[in-house]
Amino acid sequence: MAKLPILEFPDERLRTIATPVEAVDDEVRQLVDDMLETMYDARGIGLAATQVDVHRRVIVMDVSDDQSRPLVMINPEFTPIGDEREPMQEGCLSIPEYYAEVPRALKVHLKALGRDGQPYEMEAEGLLAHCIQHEYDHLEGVLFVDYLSVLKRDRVMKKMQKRHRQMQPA
Ligand code: GNR
Ligand code: NI
Repeated sequence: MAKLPILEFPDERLRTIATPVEAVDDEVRQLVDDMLETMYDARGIGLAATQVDVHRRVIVMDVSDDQSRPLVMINPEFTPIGDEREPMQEGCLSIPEYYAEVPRALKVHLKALGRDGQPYEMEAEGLLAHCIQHEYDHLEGVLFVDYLSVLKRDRVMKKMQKRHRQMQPA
């Protein structure tokens, strides 16, 4: 297992559209395991492969209280159930220390492949449903700040640029 570096906004590589996984082989299983280690280490509840600069359709997640229930979603597809939408405070490991309310579908139906390559389906709501939509967006090169006003997004951009200057003084 290995911990992978996480790309941070406004890195253009976060805008890459991920390609489907053709076969769940040892390489993909290794990626899944490394992503879980990276997510748990960073104390996130989800992580998309895009965030670790691997542009394949792979997501890991764990929304349990004690981080004991890893979920693996390979080639995920979801459809909203009903038109109920709900705003929720979101954060992102690629945009540290910034949180904003994002409205998303309250319930979704998910289809994906598991770590064993077997297809499964599930219904999700609340935090899990939000997280699925947030991670799916990463695979499409979309970040939650894209849903904010230009003014707010510019503010986040400045904050992140300052953070990166402080991390690597010229
Ligand atoms: O850790 C995370 N918390 C979170 C909270 C509300 C909605 C979505 C998320 S996902 C985020 C981890 C992350 O950046 N995943 O891409
Ligand atoms: Ni994120």
